[in-house]
Amino acid sequence: MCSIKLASLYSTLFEIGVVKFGHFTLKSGLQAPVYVDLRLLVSHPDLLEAFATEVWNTLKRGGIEYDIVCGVPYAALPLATCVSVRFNVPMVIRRKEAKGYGTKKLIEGDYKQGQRCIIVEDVVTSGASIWETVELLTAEGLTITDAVVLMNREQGATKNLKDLGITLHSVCHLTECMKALHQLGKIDAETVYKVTKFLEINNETKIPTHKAVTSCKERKILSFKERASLCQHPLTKRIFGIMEEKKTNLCVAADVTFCAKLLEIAETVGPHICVLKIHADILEDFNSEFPEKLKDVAKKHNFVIFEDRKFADIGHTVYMQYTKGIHTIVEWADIIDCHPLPGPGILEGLKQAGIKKGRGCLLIAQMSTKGNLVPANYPEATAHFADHHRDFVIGFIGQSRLIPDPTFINFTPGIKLEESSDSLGQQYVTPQEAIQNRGADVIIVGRGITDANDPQATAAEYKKAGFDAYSQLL
Ligand code: S5P
Repeated sequence: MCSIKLASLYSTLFEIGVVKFGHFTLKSGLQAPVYVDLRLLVSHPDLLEAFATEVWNTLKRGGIEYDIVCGVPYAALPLATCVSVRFNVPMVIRRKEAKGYGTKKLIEGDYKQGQRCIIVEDVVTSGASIWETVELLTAEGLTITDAVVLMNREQGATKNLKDLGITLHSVCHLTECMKALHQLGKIDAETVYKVTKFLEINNETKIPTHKAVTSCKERKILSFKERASLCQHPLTKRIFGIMEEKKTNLCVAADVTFCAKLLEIAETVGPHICVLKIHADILEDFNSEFPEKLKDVAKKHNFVIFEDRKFADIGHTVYMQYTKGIHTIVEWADIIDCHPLPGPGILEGLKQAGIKKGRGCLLIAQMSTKGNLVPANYPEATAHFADHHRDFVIGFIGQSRLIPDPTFINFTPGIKLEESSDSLGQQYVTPQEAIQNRGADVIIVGRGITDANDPQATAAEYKKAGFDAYSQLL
């Protein structure tokens, strides 16, 4: 039986449409007879404040000690802010992705290593979003043992998080809310029955495996070997296998304009790399024999070939760009990449040609250049896209890890041994920063190696820097 105060809050939630009954399709695709939309609270500041007080009381009752609060982005940010302001607790904001410019931080606000942070969430089903936030903040050195949620849908989050070492405190439970609404005559017995049955059947929602695998500094990360064993896509398996065997996470970008020079670079850096990235369309003397020669070098030194074509057109056009013209890319490039911007059609077009040849595609989620126009929610949408095309998408190109799924490979360009930039907007970070702080698996290095006096020795140097940075995380 809930308190009179909570019963009246439930009643208000129902009246303003936060808790709805009917037929709904949840984010997971599941059909549900109940929906909770706490985003609406921002339109009712008095209610937001009342719930912030309930969050505070719940934590106080639990005897939880903490130094700072952090809301799960974005829906829980107003609630966390309200707790912070109302009760004078410092707050940090978790970014969903690192900024592509400036400080490139993933967390905004002042905090110190070892501080205790409480995670605030608006509504939980499996607890996956809380867990993602825990992983990220832990990687930044914060200590997290508890989280608090406004509305627990009672579909598995408490157990899932407990198994991962996090205690979840709930201000409200969905069944309690529903019973209160029934007692107040707001909903009928049939609705109560339907929701109760739904919750009984769906009370063990799991955190999707790709979200449950840890990937950050303070926790053990999976080795390339372990990741190879988890992969379904043969090309991803092969790349992780090469990385493990050759002890390298280096991809050289051989941006030169003649075939002979490119083949020379491939031969020189071959022993040190897992992937060779090229731009076939800048080769002035590209000819039909070149791909065969390149494939021979790739076979000799055991690396894969990545044509950085950055497809960005409609499905029909990219299919032709991939298979026709003088480059016939699909015949020789193990990996290609594309901008997900045009929507699913681009992958459908590329897949038509690529899948039967065992090829793989990287999605460009973020760019390394200053002032790029990639919107904040683009990486998230890209990750979603990848999830639906696992038969062809093998990973991402970006500046931070989008999802901690161990079966996707994260490539990061814009790498040099010293942080710097070029005169055309390219921005460089070090191998250590990319791998240890941003979750890169493979570093892409171009001019840092190709313009060096001794490209072979320099490639060996980058290889060591990259692999050491990865090894320190294990
Ligand atoms: O965001 C990006 C994506 C890519 S693929 N930024 C990039 O620089 N790249 C590519 O990485 C770019 O096309 C080039 O081939 C390489 C970086 O080369 P560097 O000489 O600046 O290291």
